[in-house]
Amino acid sequence: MTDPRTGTILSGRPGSGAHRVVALCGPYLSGKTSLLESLLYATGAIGRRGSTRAGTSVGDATAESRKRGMGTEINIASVDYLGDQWTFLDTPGSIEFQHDTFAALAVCDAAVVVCEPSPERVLALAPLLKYIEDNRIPHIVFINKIDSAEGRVRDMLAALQNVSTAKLVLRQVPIRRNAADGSEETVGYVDLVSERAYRYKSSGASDLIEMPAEILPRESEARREMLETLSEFDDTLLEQLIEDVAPEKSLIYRDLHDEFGAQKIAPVLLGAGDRENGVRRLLKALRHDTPFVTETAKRRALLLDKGPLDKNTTAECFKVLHQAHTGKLSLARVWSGALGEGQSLGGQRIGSLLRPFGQRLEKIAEAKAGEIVVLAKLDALSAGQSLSSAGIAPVTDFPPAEPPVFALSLSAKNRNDEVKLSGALFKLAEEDPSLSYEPRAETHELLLKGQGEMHLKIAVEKLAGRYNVAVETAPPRVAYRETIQAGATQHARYKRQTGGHGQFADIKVEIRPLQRGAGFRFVDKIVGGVVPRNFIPAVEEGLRDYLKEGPLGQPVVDLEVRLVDGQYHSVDSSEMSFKMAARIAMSEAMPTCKPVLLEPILKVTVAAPSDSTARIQRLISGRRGQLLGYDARPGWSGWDEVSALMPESELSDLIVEIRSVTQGVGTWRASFDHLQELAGRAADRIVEETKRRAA
Ligand SMILES: Nc1nc2c(ncn2[C@@H]2O[C@H](COP(=O)(O)OP(=O)(O)OP(=O)(O)O)[C@@H](O)[C@H]2O)c(=O)[nH]1
Ligand SMILES: [Mg+2]
Repeated sequence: MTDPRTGTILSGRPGSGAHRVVALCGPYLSGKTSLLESLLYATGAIGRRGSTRAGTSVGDATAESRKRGMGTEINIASVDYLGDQWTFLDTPGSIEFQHDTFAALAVCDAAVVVCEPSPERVLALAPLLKYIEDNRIPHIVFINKIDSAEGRVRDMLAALQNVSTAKLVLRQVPIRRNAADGSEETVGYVDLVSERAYRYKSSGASDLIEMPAEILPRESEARREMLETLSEFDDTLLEQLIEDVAPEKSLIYRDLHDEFGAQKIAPVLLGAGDRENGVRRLLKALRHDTPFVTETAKRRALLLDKGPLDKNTTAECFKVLHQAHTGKLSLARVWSGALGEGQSLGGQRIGSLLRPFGQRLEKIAEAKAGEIVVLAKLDALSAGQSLSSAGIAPVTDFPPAEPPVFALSLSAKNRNDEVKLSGALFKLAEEDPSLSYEPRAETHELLLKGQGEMHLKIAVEKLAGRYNVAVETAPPRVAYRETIQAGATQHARYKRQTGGHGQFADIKVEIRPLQRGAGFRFVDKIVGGVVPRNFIPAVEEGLRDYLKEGPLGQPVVDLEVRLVDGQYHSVDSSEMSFKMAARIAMSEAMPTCKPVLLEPILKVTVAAPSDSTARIQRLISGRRGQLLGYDARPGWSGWDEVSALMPESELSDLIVEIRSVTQGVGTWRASFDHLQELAGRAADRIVEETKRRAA
């Protein structure tokens, strides 16, 4: 359907030339980029199929992806398929690059969740499926690598249903055969709606074959299950099933379409993306069932204020790239109207418009509703913002940046690079908001924070490779403190006689410990002006100055110093001399006050699937943690949150271990709780290390 006023394609019919967007997502190495390559090949967009292993695919063409053999960023490619335009957003599977995945999901009409055919690995899908379902994104599950499947598809389906709220509807059953080595292999499939059987080929479209007799019992069982699930949402179909009437195929297709769009069901397809098996079936399902741009805009309530038929242009930026030769690139989806080169919109001038295809950018004159386009040098527009005649505004349902779970202390190897470093970090964080940086005054460090070791490693490589800033990294320092366990009374005098007039100050202080969390308290007990009013702030300043680094090399907290007595000289006394006297008093008294190290203890919450809760608890105990308890994770069925008090020094690589016992899906957060005394060998080691660093 076309809007007669604007020519915008509104919705409704495959083959109308509309532009739809599909996100390919799924766990690490499940085969998304290989599938993209096959989708491009099957639709004729590329003439030769590359491979992710050899680094010749359209998707994994960035330097980072080629080097690591993994996706680290969104890859984009558009194709023309049977009269429609399709843009595929291939996303990284690694949880460390999840922000890009969520950003791609935000702007897609439908998602294809690509997974491995093994039930044991289904857990890795949980956070992704939760995000998809929370955002009501219509999605197809594509069980990939069916060539290497060992278990049965129905077991896989049951495992998937455990992490899925939408009802899963299996649309194909595999045709399996004994291979020469005695194992079973999948050689084709039966489509459960059309009841046709196909044999896979090593490349190209599958061959239609006669239905193998031995598959019939399984086929009719699976078909019945499919129809029963659909009938939960359609009374007509339910009646037909009860009365044993064979439903029309058109009714089944309609139900599949409607319940998919309404996110009541998620169809499940089978295939092998690296050899085009099941790829055309997937394309057809997408063609029939993927909602159109106006429906997606409606689902996200994006154009509510203007009404869906508005000819005004609205676009949403979902990702920013910075490239040396092109400057800032804003990747955007046009939700309504059209963007034209040179046009002015909401106070912004649209410069060049580019259409991405892997690493290639092709110049275009106009981008219509539904399209994904790259806007060059539109510096004001960043991810999570929309651009319309009203100007630039935040998009409220855009995925927020994931809170950091891993950090490193970062410094430029060359001091002269510091300005360059902060400029480069700004750009990296704009490209990927789940990466952040922040000076930490307590430990005099610059912290680079993100989603894991690989995430930060790649950021550091980009700093060196793209921005020419060599940096050093180290685990973040712990913000130790120290305090005292005993008091003291100290007299100190500062006196110098150098030619003209000299320096003189004399003070007496009483030092005593305070309770934890009290900080530093200065009390002025001077009577009779033995230390003149105007010099008292200088005494306090001298004390505070000393307390920045106590006898153990750490900032001193939780103590009180009272200024109780003193003397001055009308000519020689000065602020400077009282400041010095205060320092002398402290450096003499403090080592006698039984100084003790304080280590920060954080309240930590680990979120993980319930079957790993016991392992998480062991892990916490093994890192000097004190378990506080556990509870159901709000909004996550089958997940727990374990809370504990843990020393900051045990947390720097906690995420690595949490992931290793949770198939990569567990996470944690923490907040400062209190400082706790630390004595013995551990404390000695820290004091020694601090001294070594200061030397
Ligand atoms: N046997 C088999 N291997 C496959 C299939 N699809 C992909 N692979 C292999 O699985 C590995 C990962 O494939 P990719 O396409 O790079 O996976 P990805 O999901 O894009 O990976 P990330 O982007 O890093 O999450 C590669 O070695 C592929 O050759 C398949 O259908 N069958
Ligand atoms: Mg990939």
